[in-house]
Amino acid sequence: MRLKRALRATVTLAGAGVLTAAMMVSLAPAASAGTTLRASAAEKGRYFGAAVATGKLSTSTYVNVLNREFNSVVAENEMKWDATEPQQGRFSYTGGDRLVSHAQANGMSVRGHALLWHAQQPSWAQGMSGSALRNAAINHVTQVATHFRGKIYAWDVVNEAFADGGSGGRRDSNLQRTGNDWIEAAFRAARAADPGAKLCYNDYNTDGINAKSTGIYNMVRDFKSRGVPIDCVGFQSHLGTTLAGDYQANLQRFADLGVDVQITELDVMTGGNQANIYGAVTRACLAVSRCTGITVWGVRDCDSWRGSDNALLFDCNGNKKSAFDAVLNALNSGTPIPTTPPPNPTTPPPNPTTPPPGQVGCSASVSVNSWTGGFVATVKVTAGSAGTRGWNVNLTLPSGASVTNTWSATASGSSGSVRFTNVSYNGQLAPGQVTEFGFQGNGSATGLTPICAAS
Ligand code: G2I
Repeated sequence: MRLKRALRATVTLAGAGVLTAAMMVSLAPAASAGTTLRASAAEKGRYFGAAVATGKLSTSTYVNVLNREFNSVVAENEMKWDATEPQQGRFSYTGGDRLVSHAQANGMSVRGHALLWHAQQPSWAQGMSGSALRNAAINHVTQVATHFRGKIYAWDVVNEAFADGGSGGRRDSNLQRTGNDWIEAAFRAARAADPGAKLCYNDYNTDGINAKSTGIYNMVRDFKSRGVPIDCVGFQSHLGTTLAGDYQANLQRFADLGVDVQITELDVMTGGNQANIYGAVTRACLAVSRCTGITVWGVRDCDSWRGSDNALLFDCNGNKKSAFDAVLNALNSGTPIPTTPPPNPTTPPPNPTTPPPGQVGCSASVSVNSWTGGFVATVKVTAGSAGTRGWNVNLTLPSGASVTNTWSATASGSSGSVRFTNVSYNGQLAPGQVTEFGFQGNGSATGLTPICAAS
């Protein structure tokens, strides 16, 4: 805002011929604002990113454009399952680490792509099924998200799990055949491994209100209602020569569910309409306050997986195309994200007094999703009439069952009698308030009776 006012002042004063040297100095920082994608997006509270092939970071034309124009990156391939776990249990982070360092050195955030996907699986995983695959997949999520913990703005936890066509249902895949709950198990494992990253579901052909995007919408709504940790939805937006008229309305209906939305892999077929479509997509994102950023899927036309489509914003020599101008103009005229109001200072702090004896308490209930050889348990903790300052839940697992992974609680023990204790952010509950934690295990977990104790 200050910048805009300053720019307006410059124009008026310059027109009147009275711009002094001192004023020019004080306005100097405005020089890059409005001329690069990253500065213009940042002025609107958004990021503007590109998919990067780390092998090209030593190509000067490529890296010059990348560093000048973008303030977010995503690995085009280097953080995928086949790249990060080429052999089971042996992890390789060379490419991903290199991209993270480049980002950190150049003031860029990083999107993580993608923890689980039916494609680009290592060959050892392609040949697996059932609980062996489920366990391997969840372990993959846990290991990779833990490795990059604290460095990723948003993870595509699950990529492209819905079918094309009119069914609105899930795509068949080895992961889907481990049980319909594989997606929520992945989100829970990702949250436990990197609580600071936004967790996204990402897909393509979701560029308007259609059967596929509605199937995803219903899943997100269900996740939000059951407390499955999902924060964002990625719209890949690999586009042809037209843009759905309800592109913005579709983003908005997801945002209205309480998740962020992001344009994650934008590229557009070349032709007369390319610049217009790029501009329209950018305007749509800026018109949706929960649309936090745009990523294009590559830097120059010849970096694109779409080959002769010339689908990106820069030509092969790094020159700006008219599509670039359309995006920049849209960014410069878009709506800034409203700033969050400061917390209300009149709200009284939580009551620090010890609850009177006899009123402490909590109750817990558990629901279990099982598959052959494994399960995911979700435990709901409800505070009693005095609220809680902390809680723990005891569960006795049947013989042969063991806990492999816990989120939103800390487990002591992994078999037999296991005690789950609150973590820092969910111990204090108001009277009647509900929180959830979960765990994954091997074996079978029938007839669990949780016993809750509060402090
Ligand atoms: O297909 C476009 C994108 C659709 N959404 C998910 C994205 O992850 C996907 O990206 C593309 C990459 O742009 C390609 O670069 O995913 C492809 C794989 O499905 C990537 O292609 C692969 C080739 O298939 C491999 O043969 C090659 O070894 O790139 C690899 C690395 O160059």
